[in-house]
Amino acid sequence: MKFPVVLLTGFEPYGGRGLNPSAEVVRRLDGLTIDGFRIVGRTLPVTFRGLADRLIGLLTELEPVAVVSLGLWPGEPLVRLERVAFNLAAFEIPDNEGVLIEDTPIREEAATGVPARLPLRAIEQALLDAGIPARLSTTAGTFLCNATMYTFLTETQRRFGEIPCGFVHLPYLPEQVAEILRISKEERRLELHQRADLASMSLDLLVKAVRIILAETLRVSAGARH
Ligand code: PCA
Repeated sequence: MKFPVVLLTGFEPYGGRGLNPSAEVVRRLDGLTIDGFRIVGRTLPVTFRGLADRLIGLLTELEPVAVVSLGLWPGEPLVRLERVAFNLAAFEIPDNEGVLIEDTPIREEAATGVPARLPLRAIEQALLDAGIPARLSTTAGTFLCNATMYTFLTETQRRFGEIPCGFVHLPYLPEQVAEILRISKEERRLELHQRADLASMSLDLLVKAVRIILAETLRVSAGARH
């Protein structure tokens, strides 16, 4: 039996880190069937060059009925549900090919902002009811995550109409913060007690959160169709 596909994307590690929680979550959920939908997980490179072609290629290959993308937001303590993608690339660090984009629109002559098409309030409530800290956010940043969100939102709309599509930022995994602490203690370069990027969430909890996000997205959009 052929199930409708939900595309779930994560990112490779970047910025000198050895792990990206989004890729770990995607690996755990790839191939599962949730409420009659097949989850297809893909991990994206953190490279701006070829981004649009890569994402359009995935849409053409998989023809998903919904797209949920994940990325790391270092220091974020909660599951962070992005409300809007912004038409701007302004990198603070180079991507994984060494490319640094400064203050450039992702797409010329296009909308400044595009709202997420996920049932964010229902997702927030379902996460809180499950005991998972979550909040809505009004910026996905100006790096690869925001560019991916912007491109998926505009390209899915163009190809398939108003299908559910959006982006969720995840905190560090605990082992990543332990590594930051270990290195900080060794280097003695920055004051540990003043750092604000030391929050984390376990992989099991992140997987549970993303399962809830997917189920809620599919439940609400199935309801909207009937
Ligand atoms: N986080 C970065 C890019 C890849 C990722 O996981 C971002 O927030 O843009």
